[in-house]
Amino acid sequence: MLKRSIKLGGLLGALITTPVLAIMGLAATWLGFTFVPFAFFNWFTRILPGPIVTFGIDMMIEALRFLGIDVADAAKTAEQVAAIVMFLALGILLSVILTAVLDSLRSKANLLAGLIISAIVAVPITLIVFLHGQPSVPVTLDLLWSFILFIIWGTTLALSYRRLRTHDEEITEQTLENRALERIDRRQFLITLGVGSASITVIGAGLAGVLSRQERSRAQVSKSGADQVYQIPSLPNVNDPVKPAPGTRLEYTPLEDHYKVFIQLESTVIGEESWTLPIQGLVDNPLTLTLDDLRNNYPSRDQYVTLSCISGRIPTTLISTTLWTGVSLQEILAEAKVRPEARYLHISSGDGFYETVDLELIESDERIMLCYAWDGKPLPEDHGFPLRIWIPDRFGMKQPKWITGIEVSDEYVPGYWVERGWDEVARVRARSVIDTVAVDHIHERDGQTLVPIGGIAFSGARETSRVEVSVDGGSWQEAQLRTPLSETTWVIWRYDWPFESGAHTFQVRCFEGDGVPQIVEDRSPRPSGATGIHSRSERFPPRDT
Ligand SMILES: Nc1nc2c(c(=O)[nH]1)N[C@H]1C(S)=C(S)[C@@H](COP(=O)(O)O)O[C@H]1N2
Ligand SMILES: [Mo]
Repeated sequence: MLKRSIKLGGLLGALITTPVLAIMGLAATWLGFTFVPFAFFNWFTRILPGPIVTFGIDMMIEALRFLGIDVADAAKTAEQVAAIVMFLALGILLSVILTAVLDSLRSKANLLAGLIISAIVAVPITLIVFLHGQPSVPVTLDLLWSFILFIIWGTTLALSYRRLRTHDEEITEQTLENRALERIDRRQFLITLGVGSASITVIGAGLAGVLSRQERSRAQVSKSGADQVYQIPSLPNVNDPVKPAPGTRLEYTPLEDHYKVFIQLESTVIGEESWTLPIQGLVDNPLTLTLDDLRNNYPSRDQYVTLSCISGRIPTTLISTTLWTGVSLQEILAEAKVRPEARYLHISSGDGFYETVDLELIESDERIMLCYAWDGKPLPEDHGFPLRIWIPDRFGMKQPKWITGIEVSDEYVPGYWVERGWDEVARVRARSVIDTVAVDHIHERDGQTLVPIGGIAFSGARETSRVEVSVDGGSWQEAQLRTPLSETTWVIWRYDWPFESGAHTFQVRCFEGDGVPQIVEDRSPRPSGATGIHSRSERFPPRDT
């Protein structure tokens, strides 16, 4: 008996939660309501203890790597799918509980019981939407919508269950024919419910899919169009004689290809009109700056920057280079008149992210900047519009995007990822990567047959002084270095290898400016960033030709 009602509760949960998901998806893409599963996931990952979150991310990355999927591209999608699956599972679980409660009530007040129970579900959901939603409709409307939707979810569930479930005492009174008739009736009701559920799901999800595609192309048009454009210098090393080996990644990353990492399931959206930057705490002159203040009232700085994520493995895709434009933080803090007892900046972000920056570090490096433009254009939404910080020589995790406030303080508070077990300083670790062994560009020089091998090396702000290549464990040969875009970007290296056919293993290592070699020991990204030699095996000609 119990097993049967669990089955029925679960089935109804799936049939009713799925169309609700589709309707929410449609309302989110079309009208800008919060998509509750995402808000729920954001809330859930925030309250989970750090080690569990990092473990979950590790498992997901392992699974993607196992499937041969590019982690940088797929991680967000995988998380979003996980959020939806989790929500569906929760819907089914709640439905089983709800039907069990209905069973135990045995009252005839179906509608009332349904209403009360669904309100118990709808209240916490609405609260989570309030805390973690990102609606573009008024918040009250967003909350009302989620609340009503889950009341409908619960009452539909309760009424359907009552319609399908016959109680033992009723059955004993019935004749065999009646019972048979009732079974047919129940089956028909289930079929109707199934068809209805499938239709709403397909139509809702389909429309949401079409609309989100339209939305994306519209966003692209508006971004490249009317927005403010800054002067971009042409790349400073265009005339460098060292040309990248064919197949090396682009030295200057196209904006749309820059890697992305953020804690929420979706990018954070901040409107320029409503945004100001308060700088307060231990200052004599608290400031509230607008984006125009930052653009117009302070000298602007341009810097070619390679940004990399601490969680990338070797060779990582979570590294990119573009031109950053902004204002030296020293200028702004001078105007705010930081008090002598101050030690740290607490930076907070629109997505709930936060980091602490040591004032001594800022005093020692005028390049540290509040940055409002990338590649000569206002920061893209995904990359922190309207404002992010740049700190040379640090991994991305120390550098908040979507900055909404700066508090000057004498107290140390660990940042978001530091609190979750990552390195407190997160200084970039020198690393080098082979991008290509360009056997299709084989050429003759001085009687030698050469194949260009190439890639990148990055040593944070310590500059890469030397890159070496070893083939099949042989002696390390010096590669040529192209002049980097700046002292804070990666460097493109190239080694023309005297070709030999057969199977070979290529390895690369680099040295920092002062001659310190990169760490060759294999270490995983946590807690301080991956280390180790990148090695790559090729066979010429390939086995299958
Ligand atoms: N507000 C905010 N800032 C953030 C993050 C974030 O999730 N939220 N992620 C950090 C991490 S871990 C990295 S690697 C970089 C990535 O910046 P990008 O997405 O512009 O490449 O942003 C950093 N700043
Ligand atoms: Mo990161």
